[in-house]
Order: sequence, then structure tokens, then C-alpha cells
Amino acid sequence: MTEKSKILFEEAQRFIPGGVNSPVRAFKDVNLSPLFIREARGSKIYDVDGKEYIDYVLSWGPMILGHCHPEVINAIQRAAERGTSYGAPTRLEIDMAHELAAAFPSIELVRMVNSGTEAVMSAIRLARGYTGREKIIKFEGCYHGHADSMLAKAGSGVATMGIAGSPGVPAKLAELTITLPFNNIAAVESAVDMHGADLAGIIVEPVAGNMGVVPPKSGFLEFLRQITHEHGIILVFDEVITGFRLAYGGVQTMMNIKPDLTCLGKIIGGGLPVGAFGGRKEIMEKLAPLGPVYQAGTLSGNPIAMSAGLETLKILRKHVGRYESLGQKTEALCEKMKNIFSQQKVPVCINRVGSMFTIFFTSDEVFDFHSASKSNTSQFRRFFKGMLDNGINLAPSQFEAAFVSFAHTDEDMEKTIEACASIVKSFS
Ligand code: HOZ
Repeated sequence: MTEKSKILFEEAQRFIPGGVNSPVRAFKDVNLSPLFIREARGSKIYDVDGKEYIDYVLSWGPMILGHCHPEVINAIQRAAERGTSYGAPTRLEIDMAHELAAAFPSIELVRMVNSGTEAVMSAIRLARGYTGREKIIKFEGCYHGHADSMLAKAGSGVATMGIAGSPGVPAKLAELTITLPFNNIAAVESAVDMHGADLAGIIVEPVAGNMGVVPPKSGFLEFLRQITHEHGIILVFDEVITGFRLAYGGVQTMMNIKPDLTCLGKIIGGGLPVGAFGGRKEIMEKLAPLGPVYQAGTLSGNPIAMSAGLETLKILRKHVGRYESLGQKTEALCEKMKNIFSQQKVPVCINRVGSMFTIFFTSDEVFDFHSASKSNTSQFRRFFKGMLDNGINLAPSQFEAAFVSFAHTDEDMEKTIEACASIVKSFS
């Protein structure tokens, strides 16, 4: 690890638990100390020692346009000059709500919050308040932020650190969360048989990104839509990662499935802290001040965050055709890496959807958390470290997604492939 990063990490640990403000940043699972970042631009990120990395973390998803996009930065600067927070409504919030409703046909009303966690927490409360029921189904390896009800068998840092239970979450609340294997229709059928009348909602990442990338099997999401509809259960799509990442409008637009509620975050904030949840009018009208389900936030709909998000969405909408080429670029990268692994006889399963991918170090297909967790994590660690040494920044965990941005160039791709080839060669 670079010298200045090491020094800063030591200092950080004196004042911040584990030296980081979110556990996934700590590089704990890869037995390294984290890079401290000085700046980022386009597809590159620079650490405090000035070393350059091609960045496939992209702030864990939001920076689809690349870092420091000039128009987004300009929008932030212009907004900041008009004041940073008013605690009162603005035109920008209407524009954002309009943009989200236009992009997601399932969204009739939408409320802005400050993070994906807050969006999910609020959507779950709303599902419970609307149905008068308490139980929720979630899927193993899916991560929906760190709200109490959502930590059971979760992905992302919870999976990376092997945290089984969740001290601090009241047992009585944890009992209300039923966890099932992703992509398993039979498991959902029997859980709904058993708990149907008590189920407020089923929440799912329609393309899972937090156990590594795991696509839904054909028919799985359609089945969830059908069974929730039949039993009056609220279907919540967590598109915090996938919204505006896989298509303008997310997985539901690509697959033509309308969930009852959708959670958003990441890209819609253009790199600033934002979340949103929205959906059917009849459900959303249960929220205060119209209805009795309370939800609030001092900085919700913050004018700077709205400006960054709106500018990002405006650029994405203008270049909507580029999603396809971004997917193709990512596909070409994955195919070339796949060949390298296969030539060196290192078994991997590379899952890719659009511009998100994960290299699982296993020879088997990865279709749920159980199959993901069969990956050889020591091989992942070796690969991660080698890539980092060669200037390629991947997420420091087997159970995360890599992201490609519009700013990644052909040269970036070539450098990534070269780095991959030299590391994988050393495996044999
Ligand atoms: N969903 C992100 C990781 N998969 C969150 C990043 C964080 O926890 O800091």
C-alpha cells in the first residue's frame, strides 16, 4: 500500500471506527489497508501518493459518467452559489420527481431521501403501513442497505465480513424478515403458502449486485410479480444500483415488469448523497402529510444533490443509445478476461449484465448466494492485489460488482486486460 495512505489510515483509526466511514472501504477482507484518495477524474482515481488507478468501483456505482464530469460539476457549483439547503421545497424537486416518473412507468409518486438505505427503510415501512402486515421476504446475498429489517443474510460488507446475525437488531424485528435463496421459485411459493396473509412485502434486487453480479433466472421476476399480485403483497424492486445503470429506467423497464414500489439511489445523485422511493399512487398516498405513515428528512431533496442528479440524468437521457455500447464494451472486456483465465486454466465464472460484472473464482455457475460463496476467496485476494499493484481499482471483495463508465476508454480496457494477463499467468 502507498506510504501516505498507510499513515492516513493509522491516523484515521484513532478517531473513526476501523478508520473508515463504511466497512466495505476498509480492505479488511483482502488483508490490506485502504487507499486514501486525493482526487478522481474520468475513469481514473488518484491516491494521496499520486498513483493513478483505472477505477471500476466508481464510488460503488454512482459515477456512470466518470468522475468529475464537467457539466455535473458546473451544475453543482451553480447550485451552491444559490445556497446549500433551505429546508423548503424547490422547483428542482419537481423536476427530479418528473424525471424519475418519466423514466420508470411504475412510479406515479416519488419521495426523495438521502441514501439507498433510507429509501429501502421507508419503502418497507410504507409496505407495512399500507398492508397492515408485518413480515417481509428478502433474498440471501441481496443487500438493501443497513436498516434493521434488512441485515439478515445480507450481501455486500455483511457477506464479505461473514457477519451472520446482526447484534443490535431486536430479535423480534429480525423474526419478521424471511430470507430465501435468490432465483428459487419453489422457496418463494412455499414461504408465501406459509406466511401469505402476514406478508407485507417482497424486496429484491432485480439484478443482484451485492453478492457479486447475479442475474435473475428467466421467469423469476415475472413469478414474483404474479405471486405478490395474487396475495396482496407489495413487490419492492431495489434498483439503487441498477436504476439508470443498466438502462434509462432500470431493470423493470428492460423487462417490462411493474413493481409496486421502487428504491433508487447512487446514479440519481450524480455522486452526491441521494435516495428515492416511489411507486403506485394509492400506496404512496399513505405517506405523511397525505397519510399516516411517517417519513421525513431535513436534507431530503437537497438543492445541490438534486442539481447534480438532474444534470447526470439529463446527460444520460440525451445519450440513451450509449447504454448498448457501454454493455458491449463491458462484454468485450469480460470475454477477453475469460479467455485469459481459461488459457491459464484458472476456473472462473464471470457474470455480466450491461456495464456491471463480477469475476467469481469458481468453475460452477453462480446463480444465488450459496453458489457465489463457493468462490475461492484467497484466489480473489491474490487477483485483487495484483490488479491494484498494476493500477486497476476493483472492489476489495469477491461479493461486489465492478462497474464500467462512459469515461472508460479503449486504452483503459487494454491496460486492464494486460494487467489481468500478467497476474493470471503468475497463478500457474
Ligand atoms: N451497496 C454498496 C456496496 N455494494 C454500498 C457501499 C458501502 O456500503 O459503502
